[in-house]
Amino acid sequence: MEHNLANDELNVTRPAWNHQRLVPRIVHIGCGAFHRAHQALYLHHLLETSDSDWGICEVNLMSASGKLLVEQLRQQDLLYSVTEKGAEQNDVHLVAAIKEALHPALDGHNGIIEALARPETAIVSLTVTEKGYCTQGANGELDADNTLIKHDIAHPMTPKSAIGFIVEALRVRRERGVAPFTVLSCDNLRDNGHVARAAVVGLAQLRDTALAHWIDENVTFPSSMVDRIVPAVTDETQQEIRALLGVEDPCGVACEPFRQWVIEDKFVNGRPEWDRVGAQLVADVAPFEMMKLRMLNGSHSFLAYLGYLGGCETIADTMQLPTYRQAALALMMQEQAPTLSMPEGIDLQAYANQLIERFSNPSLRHRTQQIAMDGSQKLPQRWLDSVRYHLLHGSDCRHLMLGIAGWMRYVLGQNERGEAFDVVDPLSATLHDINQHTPEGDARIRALLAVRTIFGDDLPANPGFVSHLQQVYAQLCQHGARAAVASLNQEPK
Ligand code: NAI
Ligand code: CS2
Repeated sequence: MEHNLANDELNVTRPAWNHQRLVPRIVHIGCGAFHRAHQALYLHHLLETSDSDWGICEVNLMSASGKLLVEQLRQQDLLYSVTEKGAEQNDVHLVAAIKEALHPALDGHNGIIEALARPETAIVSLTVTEKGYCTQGANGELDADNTLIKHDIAHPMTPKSAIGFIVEALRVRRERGVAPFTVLSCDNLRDNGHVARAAVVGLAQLRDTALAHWIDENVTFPSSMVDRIVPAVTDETQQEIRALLGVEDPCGVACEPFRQWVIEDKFVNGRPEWDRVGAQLVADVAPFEMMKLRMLNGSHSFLAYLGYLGGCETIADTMQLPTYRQAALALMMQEQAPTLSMPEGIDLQAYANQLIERFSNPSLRHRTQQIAMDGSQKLPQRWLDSVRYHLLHGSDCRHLMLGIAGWMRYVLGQNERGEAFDVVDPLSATLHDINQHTPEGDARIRALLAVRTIFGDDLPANPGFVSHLQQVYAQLCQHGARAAVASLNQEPK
């Protein structure tokens, strides 16, 4: 018999229930590290403490690694581990919330569409990264020029994008008279429910207006704020997991102990009692989403670009530098907190202090380069809405300005020692082109600002904003990231 997590003696307790009990009422698209350590673990805790029968059908659509993960999950009876790494101790959970796992290369398009279309599927949840929604612009409209979307328009019954699969499955459900499902986005996007709706209805509209109308009327797209720091798994993490479990777990993930999930309570076909295991079900998620995107993700991206340029491999490394720590806190409290309007009882100073502590967790090796990925998709909601707020109010936002300059310097694909690295971003070809064909300095800044899907029309047209950015960028290039971050704390407010 093969040695694996399903068969071997383990150092941790096995769940008391088996998969027979589970009904795959949730189909989750994007079984990445985050989903395994967050939504699947919430459900696991619910199964632990109640007689709930909600289970997950995992779907990966992309990449060879997504297919491999599905194969590995199947090999170990759909069990895997989550290791919560505190500064001082580790807690390991063996998760048994998955009922099945699918990939188009293994199960065919039809296998996935049928899973989405079967009557027991009540929720389709998503962690497909910001780019997986195939939208653009401030209102998150469907990008009809996106390669995947072009394909799905031409071949709607054998789609490639997550959005295409959802539209086709809803078409089948409507045709069969099966009730619709809820689409629950769990990605770091501003108003993620609205973005998911715009993408799904937008694609359906290009196909069949009656279908688009039916979806718009019958499907709900609750927004959710999701939070837990889950770094990509490295060989080192794998070895740690092996030592803790006593056996290898290629599907295992490690993360911080903190977790939060705030969900808009708007489900058309039922939902698990997530509130019994710590999720907050609320009427309006927007303030929580905004708080998290601007304070956590906004400072994360700042630390990622300026930290990487300054030679820090991980976020915890940046927290070792007092000037970076101070800048992250100042960015949160002076430049992001004033843009938020929070329900009573939320203490933003306490939230910021807790974030600094979470970022400092020495056991988490969250690489600055991982967070720096896909900046073109992240900047608008993390920084640029706040910059607009400060431009309108005439208030100081020099940390955000240095962040933007840091991103512009980063996308050159060359570190401060002149060594080249890959810029991973859906717009990497455009960014590369700009860097190749415009001279370094003000012209390049203008060319980068002209990428409309990131900066819109207003920011490049604001002379005060452009000249401030040119000045900050020049200083960053001349003195380097560490000096630029240190100088933030010296300038008068
Ligand atoms: P990951 O790289 O482990 O997984 C990404 C998943 O998205 C994979 O299943 C992949 O197949 C899928 N995917 C990627 N591009 C896609 C596309 N165009 N269409 C369909 N599926 C696609 O990344 P991870 O850590 O799971 O993060 C995924 C997302 O979860 C993030 O982008 C973010 O929005 C959200 N998130 C992540 C957190 C973290 O700390 N890792 C915390 C909070 C939210
Ligand atoms: C990070 C987030 O990769 C990134 O861009 O900022 O994934 C961050 O770790 C999570 O949002 C924390 O919940």
